Amino acid sequence: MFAHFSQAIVRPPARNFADGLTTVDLGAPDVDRALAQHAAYCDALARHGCAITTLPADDRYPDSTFVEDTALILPGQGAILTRPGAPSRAGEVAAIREAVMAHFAEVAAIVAPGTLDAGDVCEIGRHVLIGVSLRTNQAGADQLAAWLARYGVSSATVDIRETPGILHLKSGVTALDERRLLVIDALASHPALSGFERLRVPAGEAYAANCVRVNDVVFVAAGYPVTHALLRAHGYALEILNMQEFEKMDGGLSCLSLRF
Ligand code: CIR
Repeated sequence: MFAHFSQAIVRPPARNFADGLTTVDLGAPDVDRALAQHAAYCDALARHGCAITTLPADDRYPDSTFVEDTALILPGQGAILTRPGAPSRAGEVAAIREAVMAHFAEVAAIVAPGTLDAGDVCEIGRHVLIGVSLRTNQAGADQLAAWLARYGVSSATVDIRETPGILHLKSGVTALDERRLLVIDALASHPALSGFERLRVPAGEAYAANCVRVNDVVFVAAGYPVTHALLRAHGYALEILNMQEFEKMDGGLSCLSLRF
């Protein structure tokens, strides 16, 4: 089954969540509301079959709730720790390393001069799109591609450095199943995506492009009714989640968990 997950690692936002990095101008997040939205997200993961490991909030790293960026896991196969492109996030990896090592005996790592945020990594079955971004450099992408190849997983890079409005590749692309992507207009014609069916996120709903397929449902942000209708028309059951406080910090649904 595509996106078959039984485990998820999460970390609630710390009290100083508003001190994290952001490029959007949507105002400061409210931490209590963010905690409530995070709790609802965890509840949805649990209802859809994931056993949750919750790491303690860590105010040394205000962006540490975005655990997805710090590791990539091939369920049942292997795990690799990333080397986040933002220096303020580098220290987040240590706690994730411990959590991941509870499940995988051997854990690889991206090393200097490579940088990689796993928000730039979009898995579509046995193929992976790797975004080269302001966070992920070519060296990081090359190291990941070599690691994936050891598991027989192919990959292609997508340079998003000139694509406005997205921090990470997955801010603009979601794999809905093995052949189908949900994608923003700006990426829909990229050659690396041409072998896949592409559903375009409607105008004005670009934030909704960051969904997560979890077992039998698609997690999608609340407030994007045209995207919801599009997904339902293609047969997907939806779990609609409030993400407003995370959106203020450039975060999407996928960033809040490491799934495997
Ligand atoms: C950052 O700028 O690193 C965080 N404020 C947001 C990270 C979001 N992660 C993701 O899209 N995978």
